[in-house]
Parts: sequence; C-alpha cells; structure tokens
Amino acid sequence: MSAAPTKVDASSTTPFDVERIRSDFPILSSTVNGSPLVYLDNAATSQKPQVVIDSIREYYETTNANIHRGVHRLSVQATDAYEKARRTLQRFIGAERAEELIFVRGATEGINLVAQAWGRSTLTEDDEVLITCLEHHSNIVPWQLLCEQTGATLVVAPINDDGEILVDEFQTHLSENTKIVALAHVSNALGTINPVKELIALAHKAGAKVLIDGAQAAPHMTIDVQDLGCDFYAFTGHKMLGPTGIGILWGRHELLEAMSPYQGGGEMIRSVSFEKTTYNDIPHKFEAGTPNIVGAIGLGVAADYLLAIGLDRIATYEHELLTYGTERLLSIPGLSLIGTAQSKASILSFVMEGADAYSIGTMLDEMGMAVRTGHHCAEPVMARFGVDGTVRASLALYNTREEIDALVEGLIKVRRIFDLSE
Ligand code: 7TS
Repeated sequence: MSAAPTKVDASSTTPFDVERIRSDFPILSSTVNGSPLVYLDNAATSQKPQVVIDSIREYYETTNANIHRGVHRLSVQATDAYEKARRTLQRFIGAERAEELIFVRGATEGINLVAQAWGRSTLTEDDEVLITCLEHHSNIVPWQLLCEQTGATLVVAPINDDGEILVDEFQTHLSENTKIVALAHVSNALGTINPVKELIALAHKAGAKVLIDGAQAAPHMTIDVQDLGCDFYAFTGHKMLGPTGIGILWGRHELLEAMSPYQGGGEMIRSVSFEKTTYNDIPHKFEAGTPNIVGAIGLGVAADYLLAIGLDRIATYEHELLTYGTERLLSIPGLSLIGTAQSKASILSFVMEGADAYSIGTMLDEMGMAVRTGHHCAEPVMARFGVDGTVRASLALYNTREEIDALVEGLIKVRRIFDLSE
C-alpha cells in the first residue's frame, strides 16, 4: 500500500496557509447546534485530515491482512506498511533505530509498559520515583501502582503559581534513591512547556532514568529524543491527527533489550514450549498479539502530514494564536487564566468568577464551540490552584484568530446569561 500524499506544501518559505490546512479536515466545515463548529478541544483529541481518513479506508479496501505471519501478498504488503509507519515515526522523533519504537495503544499504555516491564524488576523498597505536581493521571497512577507493588516511594516535585516546575526544588527532590523521573513534556491542564532537557540532565546526574510523557508535545513541536537525552518517550496518535488506539513508546535500545516482556502472546515469542519460551527481538517482544495495524499506518500518515508542514512552523503559528488568545481572554472581566508559564504550548485554561466551568462549557456547546471543562485528568494540579476544574480551550494548527474571537464573544454572552457585570 502506498502512503497517501499530503496536500501540504513542505516549503518553509511559504506563508502558513491556515485556510488551506483547514480544507484538509472535513469535520471543520460541519455545523454544531446550527453554528459552524469551533473545535477547541485538541488537547483531548485532534481532528483528522483527509489523508489519514483515506489511508484507513484504503488499507481495508486494498491491503487488509494480518502482519508478520503470512507469506501471501496482502500479508507482506500489510507488514511493509506497518513497518514503514514505524520508520516514519522514528523520523518524527529523531530516534536512532526503528526497533526502539514500540506501537502501543497510547501514552497511557506506554507509561504502564515502562512502569511494569522496567520498574517492577528494578525498584525495591529503598527506591523513589520522582514525578511533578502537574502530571496527567496517566503519569501518576502507573507509578503509584508500581510503588504499591515494589514498596518504592512516590516523590512529587512542586510547581510555582504560574504552573512552572521550580528547577532548584526539582533538584532537591532528586536523590541517590531516585530510580526514575517521569515528567510531562507539556502539561495538558496548564500548557506549561517544561524545561525537559535541563531536567533530564539533572536526573541523569543523580543516576536516575527519565521517562517523558510527550502526549501534549507531539502535535505542537519538533521532538528529538536523542537531543533531549531521555531514556523513554511516550506519546499518543490521536492527539497528533492520527487514529485513536495507537501511540508510541520509544526507549533506548539497551534498556528495551534488557527488559522482560510486558504482555505474553503471539508475535512476541521466538519459540514456545511448555518447558521454556524464548522471546522475540525488540520491538516485537513488546507487541504481543495482533496490533492495531491500520492505526499504525494512519499514524504514520499523520506524522508525515505534520512533518510536511513543519513542526517548527506549526509551533510558531500556534504561539501567535496563543498570544492573541491570551490577550483577548484577559480582556474579559472576571476571567483568570490557570497556567501562566513563560514557556507555554497552545492551551488556555481559565475560570470565570460567577460562572462554573460546566455551565460555561454547556453554553459554548450550544453556540457550536467545543471546549473541555473539569479537572482534565489532572486532579492534583487543580488542587494546587485551589479549583475543582477549569474551562480549557486547546488550540491546534488549524485554529484561527476568528475562532478565538468567537470564543470571546461566546464568553461575553455567557456573562450576560449569568447576569454578570460587563
Ligand atoms: N499524558 C498527557 C499529558 C495527556 O494530556 C494525556 C491525555 C495522556 C497522557 C493520556 O493519553 P491517552 O491517549 O493515553 O489517553 N490528555 C487528555 C486531556 O487533556 N483531555 O483528554 C485527554
């Protein structure tokens, strides 16, 4: 199966043509409750371009077969397409070797894989796992489970009132007992871009391994795992224009080689007998059972699409939108942003005096706008800011200033409905 060509001009000298990009996403021309859809829930999941949708349909129409097992034509083609996607993702994150990338269900499964396959055999009751206050539940609970299983201790590095990790404090939470640091590249609730390279270097100095949760970074910025210097990097396909149920765990070759399998089943073995089973090479050792073949292929197409536009250009465009959105939102009386870090990705989390987040979200939905409300699966960080939840508008490469204007007008209407002063 040939990968579908992208419609995007890869030249970095062409202006960022958001209208052209929008035309690649069929859902963006739909209406919701009689109004044009304004989709601002990209941190939860992104929309999909036509090339990704087509790749899924085309795979089932022309190629569908199980992979790595068959000698027949379709099986070979399906295997080639699946492995080609792995190489595209390798390029996407700057990994040295394709076999360092394991297809998983998403960031959640990638983190659980490391906690169980690496952590369970490595940690003892004297050891510590260091996370930070701004993590998504997916980067908290797997480590709590691991600590319950091994007797290790979970240590949490604090953040300041802007939602930034305090590097000095972080350092004081590292010790010779810290075996792994698990850290978000970008916070889903606040938008903070963490200084991961610096924190990774500090963690390594203390002798700890580092896992980066890149779920919110992958759609928005260039990722280079070799430059970052981390040991594991997990991300999710559906937030970066790809299908749901597919993601990547990248790990250093020597670490993955040394780890035991996470799950047992077909494909992850070399030979099986009742007396002794030997395991396949990486990455197959960690891909038990029939994987999400079409998901991987669709994710490869999504990664190609983002690479063709250029992640640096996307980051620049989204930063301009974020700056514009921040100014416009702060012009609304009674609105406070939660998450005001110096270095931020395109997330606008806020509360408005006199109106609860859930009602705001419901009223915006009536106007065709999709935002997220609640704790965003980051309850500890909500507690840190003393709020139950926020309204979160999260932007992607296809959002526009006009959509931010629509959000601001919508919020002004909400204030009127709540009878709040102008
Ligand atoms: N890590 C971060 C930082 C996330 O934002 C999310 C999902 C995950 C991990 C888990 O990703 P999954 O694909 O494995 O579920 N974040 C969100 C969100 O902010 N709203 O909905 C899902």
